[in-house]
Order: sequence, then C-alpha cells, then structure tokens
Amino acid sequence: MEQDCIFCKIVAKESPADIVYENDKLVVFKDINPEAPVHLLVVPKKHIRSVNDIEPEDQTLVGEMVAAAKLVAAQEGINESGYNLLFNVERGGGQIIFHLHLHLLGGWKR
Ligand code: DGP
Repeated sequence: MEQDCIFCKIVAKESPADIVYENDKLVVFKDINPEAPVHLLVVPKKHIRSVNDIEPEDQTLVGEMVAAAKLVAAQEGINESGYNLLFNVERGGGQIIFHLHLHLLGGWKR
C-alpha cells in the first residue's frame, strides 16, 4: 500500500467506493466523476503508478484487468452494445490518479 494513494485506500476499504466487482487481484468501482452512463474503474490491488511502470511480472495482472472489464461489462448489460477501455498514461495522457486503472465506459444509446 502506497501512502496517500486514494485507490490504495479504496482497495483497503479505508475510503468508500461503490464496488461492483472484487476478486483477490483487483477491484472494480464506479468513477466518482462519470463521463458515460456506465463509467467504472478496474483497479489492481497492487500499487503500480502507471502503464509505464508495468513490469514483466505484472503482465498476467494486466490481462486479468481486461478479463474483469469484460466480465463486468456483461454484468452491467453493456457487452453487446459495446464499450471503451482506456488507460490514461501520465499527466500528458490525462492521468490524475497515479495508481494504475483501466476505465470502462459505455451505456450510451447509439
Ligand atoms: P485518470 O484521469 O485516468 O487518472 O482518472 C482518474 C479517475 O478517477 C477520474 O475519472 C475520477 C476518478 N476518481 C478520482 N478520485 C476518486 C475517488 O476517490 N473515488 C472514485 N470512485 N473515483 C475517483
């Protein structure tokens, strides 16, 4: 756990979040500032700063993040209509929380 990391605090249940899925490696919770009808964040329990900090030993974990996104998209009923998966990487890429997370956005009527 990283000191002063809000996502580490959510993982540790020290800060509240609307968690929709959890397993031993990751949690998925609602984004506090949604930019889509369904906007969830897939967050590994391990603190990794950004995509730039993914090490070879984390690659299975990253695959599990995508698999969890797929599972939760089905759970939310947006898998057939479709959705976006997005990593913002570092400040120039729009990252504001420096704990790796995968955005799952969908639910638009298109
Ligand atoms: P990014 O720009 O990729 O670092 O996105 C961070 C997202 O995290 C942003 O959409 C807002 C969300 N967020 C920030 N703080 C909190 C929080 O305390 N709780 C929840 N649920 N979401 C948060």
